Amino acid sequence: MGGPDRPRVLVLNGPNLNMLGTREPAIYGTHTLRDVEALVRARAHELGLDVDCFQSNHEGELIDTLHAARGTHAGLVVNAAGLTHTSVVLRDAVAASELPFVEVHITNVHKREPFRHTSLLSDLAQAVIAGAGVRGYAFGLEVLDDLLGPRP
Ligand code: DHK
Repeated sequence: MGGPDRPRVLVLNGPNLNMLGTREPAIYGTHTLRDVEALVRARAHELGLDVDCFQSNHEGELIDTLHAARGTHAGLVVNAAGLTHTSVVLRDAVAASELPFVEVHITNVHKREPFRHTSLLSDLAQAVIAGAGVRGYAFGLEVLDDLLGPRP
């Protein structure tokens, strides 16, 4: 939804992503969450999208935010972090939002430990982007932009 000609999208980041930049930089890189959100806002602006960014380490907060997005947002970019691989309730909340979404992982989860190869979100996602680093969030916005179609 959002303004009549600027759809509003939500970029959701899950547990531990607040630690980006200092957390295992050899794996996740040196960009901070603040950098990610700045990149997201810049790309959204270029695409003509309004954007909200939300990060939480608490599953219930992520679920509440997804419930609230239904009816207020037009699509989602979701990096559910470790919850991707484990959380039925987060999957259910994404489904309940009835919003198109792009699943993003900074790393190529398929090159990593076997438990990261499973996603409880992928079969619901419009697209899955893994291993593109933090640019994956911008690519996710581009996928949503294409999906939402031309604006007046
Ligand atoms: C981030 C995490 O925190 C991990 O738990 C996932 C994902 C991978 C990422 O690559 O962005 O397994």
